[in-house]
Amino acid sequence: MSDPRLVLPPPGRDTAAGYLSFGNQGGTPLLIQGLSTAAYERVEMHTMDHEGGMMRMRELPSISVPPGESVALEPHGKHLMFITPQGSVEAGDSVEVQIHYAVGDATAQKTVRFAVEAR
Ligand SMILES: [Cu+2]
Repeated sequence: MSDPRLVLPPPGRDTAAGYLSFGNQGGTPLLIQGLSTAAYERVEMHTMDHEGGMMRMRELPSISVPPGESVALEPHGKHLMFITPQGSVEAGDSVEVQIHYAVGDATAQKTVRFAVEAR
């Protein structure tokens, strides 16, 4: 998991974007099943689809990372959405986020700190 960052929305908006890269150095496929944090009501994983010349966001139920590869979540591609802050979240803060994942039949979670950036 590298370069985790949360980008605040413009004033008056509630939903922040999140980016990071999921790496898999193991020999078994890694399945990212979801993320959670006390700082937001929920976190969704999204992808962008082209639809009739428009970019539309679609929620992903999971993200799989093949052995030896990584999947980057970045602007204009797959990304996270942090929905409804549970308190004030400001640039310069960091937010602890639990990443829930499965490797084969085993599930686990890992805590990652997202740096909060202004838009
Ligand atoms: Cu989105």
